[in-house]
Amino acid sequence: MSGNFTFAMIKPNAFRQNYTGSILAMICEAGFRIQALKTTILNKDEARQFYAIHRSKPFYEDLVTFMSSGPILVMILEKENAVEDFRALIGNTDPSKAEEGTIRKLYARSVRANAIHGSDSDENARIEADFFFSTRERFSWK
Ligand code: IDP
Ligand code: MG
Repeated sequence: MSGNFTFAMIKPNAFRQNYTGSILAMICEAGFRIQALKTTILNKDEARQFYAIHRSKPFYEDLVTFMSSGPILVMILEKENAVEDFRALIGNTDPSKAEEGTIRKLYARSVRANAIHGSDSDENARIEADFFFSTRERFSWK
């Protein structure tokens, strides 16, 4: 059982293809409440910092280039068991392995351009939310 908040990000491929509205509808229909939301853009250094945990992976620089290639939409979502339930809603990292009806199955273009990010732990949700949002941009999760 995870906590009540998670952090999510609609990635540049999905934003560019105008899937934002459909993805937000899926998120809300799954019972998540949007607590903070904005569009922004990562520069390369910010993308490197956000994905620092993957810095030794062969896909790191391509991921950084992709993640800084255009606008993204970032949000804090509230729901009981938020982290786990959101990871289930987005599906496997690789869209060819993602379950039917998941956001990545529907909207990912490739393993890299996989439409959406969801935090993998309560601790990382907090770190990632802090990366993008000031306290005054939030409602209940200060
Ligand atoms: P996750 O987003 O499902 O937690 P991670 O393994 O943490 O997956 O990887 C972070 C992001 O890096 C993925 O969402 C995807 O955009 C990218 N990525 C992961 N594995 C690969 C790969 O093998 N090739 C290209 N990009 C990858
Ligand atoms: Mg991850």
